Amino acid sequence: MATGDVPENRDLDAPALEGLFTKELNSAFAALGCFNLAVFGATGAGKSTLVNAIFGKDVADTGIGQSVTKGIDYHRRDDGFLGIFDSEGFETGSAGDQILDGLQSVVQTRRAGPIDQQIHAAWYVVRWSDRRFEEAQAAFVRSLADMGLPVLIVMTQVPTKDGDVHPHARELSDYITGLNLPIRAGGAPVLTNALADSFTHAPEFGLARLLDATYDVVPEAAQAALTAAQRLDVERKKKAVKAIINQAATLASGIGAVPIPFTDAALLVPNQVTMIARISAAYGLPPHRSRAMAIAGSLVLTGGATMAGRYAVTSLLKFIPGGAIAGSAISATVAASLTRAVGLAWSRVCEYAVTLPPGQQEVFWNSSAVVDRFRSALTAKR
Ligand SMILES: Nc1nc2c(ncn2[C@@H]2O[C@H](COP(=O)(O)OP(=O)(O)OP(=O)(O)O)[C@@H](O)[C@H]2O)c(=O)[nH]1
Ligand SMILES: [Mg+2]
Repeated sequence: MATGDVPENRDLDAPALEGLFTKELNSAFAALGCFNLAVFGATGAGKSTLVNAIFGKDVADTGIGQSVTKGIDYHRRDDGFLGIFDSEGFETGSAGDQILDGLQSVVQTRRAGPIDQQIHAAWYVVRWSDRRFEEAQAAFVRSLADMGLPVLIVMTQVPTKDGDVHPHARELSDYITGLNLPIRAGGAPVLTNALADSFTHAPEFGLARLLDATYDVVPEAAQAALTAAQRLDVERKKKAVKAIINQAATLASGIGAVPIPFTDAALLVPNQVTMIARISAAYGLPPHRSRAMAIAGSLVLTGGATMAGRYAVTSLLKFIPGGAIAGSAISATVAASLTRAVGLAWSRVCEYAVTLPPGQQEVFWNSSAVVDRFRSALTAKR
C-alpha cells in the first residue's frame, strides 16, 4: 500500500481537543502530588548544593519560601512536585531543640493529611571536613527518627581519588555507623560530593546512591512525585513512562478488538490524550506550561489525522506481522502499535524539553519545533 492510499481519519475539532488536553494535563499533574524532603545540617554543610544537584538548580531560586514554624522554612518548587523543609542557620543546642519542637507539630499535623502534605524523608547533612560528629547531632538525628521520619545521614564534600574515599572521611563515616543510630541505608552515612572540585580534582560522586537510598525510604505513594521532581536519573522517568505507554497500548488494543475503519481512528484519540498528559507529568514538565502543551498536543494529534494516517500507520504496517490490513481496518494490533508509537514520540519530545532551561522551555512549547520533533520521532526507524 502506497503512502497516498491510506485513508485519512476524520479531522477532530481542535478546540474540543485542546479542552480535553487541558483537563487531562491538569489531572495528570495533580495525580502526581508532591515529594517533600526535610534537610538539616550546619550552615555551609552543603545542603543547598546537594538539593540542587539532585533536583535541579531552581529549587531555592524560584520556589516559594514560607516560614512554617520558628526556624523552619518550606520551599515549594513552582512546578509543585517538590517541597523542601529546611532550617536556616541551624545549630544544635537550644536553637536545635526549638526546631525539633516546631517540626514535631508539623509532622503530627501533616500525618493526618493527604500523602502529598507529609514529609517523606529527612536528610541530615554532615560536612566531612568538620571531622567530628557530636552527641548533640546524634541526639538530633534520634529525635527525627522518633518522630517517625526516615532519616539518612549524608556526608558532603567528600573527596575521592581513583574511586577511593579520603581515609579521614571513611573514618568519620565508620565512627557514625558505630553509633548505631536509627538511620536508614543500612545504618551508615551516604557519602557524596555534589560538586566536582577542579583544584583537588575530587570528582562528583555518590549522588545516584543518595537518590536510590532516598527512593528506598519514600512511601510508594510519593515515589511518582519523586520521579517527576528529581533531575538526576532520567532512566527512572523513562521507566515510569514505559509503564504509562504499556497501559495505554493495552487499552487501545481493547478499542481495536472489534476492528474499526481507518476513518474512525479518532476513536483512539481520547486514550492518546490521557497517555500524552501522563507522560508529560511523569517527566516533571512544569504544569504552568500546560496551555502550550495542550496546544502542542492537539496539534500533533489533529495533525494526527495527517500524521497517524500518512506517516505512522504506513510505516507501522511494515512492522506488523501479516503486513497490510484487510479493508483498511484498524485491528487490535494496529491500535496498540499506533498508540505506542505516539507515546514513544511524545516521550522523545518531553525528554528533550526537560533538558532545557525554564526560559527556553517556554519558547520550545510555543514553537513548531514540538511538532517537528514529534514527527521525526514518529517516523524514525524503530
Ligand atoms: N567542592 C564542593 N563544594 C561544595 C559542595 N557542597 C557545597 N560546597 C560549597 O560549600 C559552600 C556551602 O554550600 P551550601 O550548599 O550553600 O551550604 P548550606 O548547607 O546550604 O548552607 P546554609 O544555607 O548557609 O545553611 C558553597 O560555597 C558550596 O559551593 C561539594 O559537594 N563539593
Ligand atoms: Mg542553604
